[in-house]
Amino acid sequence: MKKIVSIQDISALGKCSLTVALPIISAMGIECAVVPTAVLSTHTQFQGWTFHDLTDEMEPIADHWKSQGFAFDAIYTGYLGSARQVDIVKRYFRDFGAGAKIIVDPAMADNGKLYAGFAPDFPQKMAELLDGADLVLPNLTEACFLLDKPYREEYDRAYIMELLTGLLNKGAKVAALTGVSFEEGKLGVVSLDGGTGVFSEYYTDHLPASFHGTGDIYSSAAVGALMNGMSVPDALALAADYTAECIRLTLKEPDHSWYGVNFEQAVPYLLERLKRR
Ligand code: PXL
Repeated sequence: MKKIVSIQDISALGKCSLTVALPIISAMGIECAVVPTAVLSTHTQFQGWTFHDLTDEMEPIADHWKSQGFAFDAIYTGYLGSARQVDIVKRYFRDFGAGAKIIVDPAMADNGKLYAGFAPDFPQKMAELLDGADLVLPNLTEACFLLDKPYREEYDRAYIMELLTGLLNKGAKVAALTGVSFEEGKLGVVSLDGGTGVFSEYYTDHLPASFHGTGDIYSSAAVGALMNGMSVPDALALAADYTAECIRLTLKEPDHSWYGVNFEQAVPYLLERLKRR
């Protein structure tokens, strides 16, 4: 069985980061070890959340794992709470990265804004994780912060290629951008492979709602698909289809929550989609 480690926070309520990565990746038949970077009462889109930092546990966990000779098929990072955590994640890449795919979701911003709690210089620290990453999966806002470019709502294909190339220049082998739309009613993901030059794009219907945590659901499904042997473009397409299905199911519930999507009842779809690939 393939085994990965995911390094991100636990938002105790809120359907994001580890509380979606663990069930989704496990459902896809991949063992998922976790390094929780912090425990929050909720994700930071709520008001008044608590934050218990777990940085001091990250190195002892790595020390113990190293002493046991553990190896992983992938290291998947998401939301990180501080610059120091970024440095410790680099240590995980050094200690456990040989033979592992490194997948970096720089979860830190959306809709043109950094999430609450991050200092303005944090994105440049997060950008250090791109060096040596096999795949980086930012949304458009995060890509702009990583590249220190102003966020734009209007763009064309040339601009998107500029962002993808910028991400590759920071050291990622493949760059994927989520939340890209060139046509009303369609939303999707584009990617550029720095090794082969292959550009891919995949669009789903743009559903009339936006929910928190969908970026984490998307990245988790993409990691699960890659670990099931799919190519990057195919894994990104599967993840886009699954995320759209989660939103569709959520919108069907009259009393759906605002903070997260129904990824749970879309798991059968995910597994069907994985079989059909
Ligand atoms: O979904 C990204 C995410 C992860 N973790 C925490 C967050 C967010 C988004 O707001 O606040 C703690």
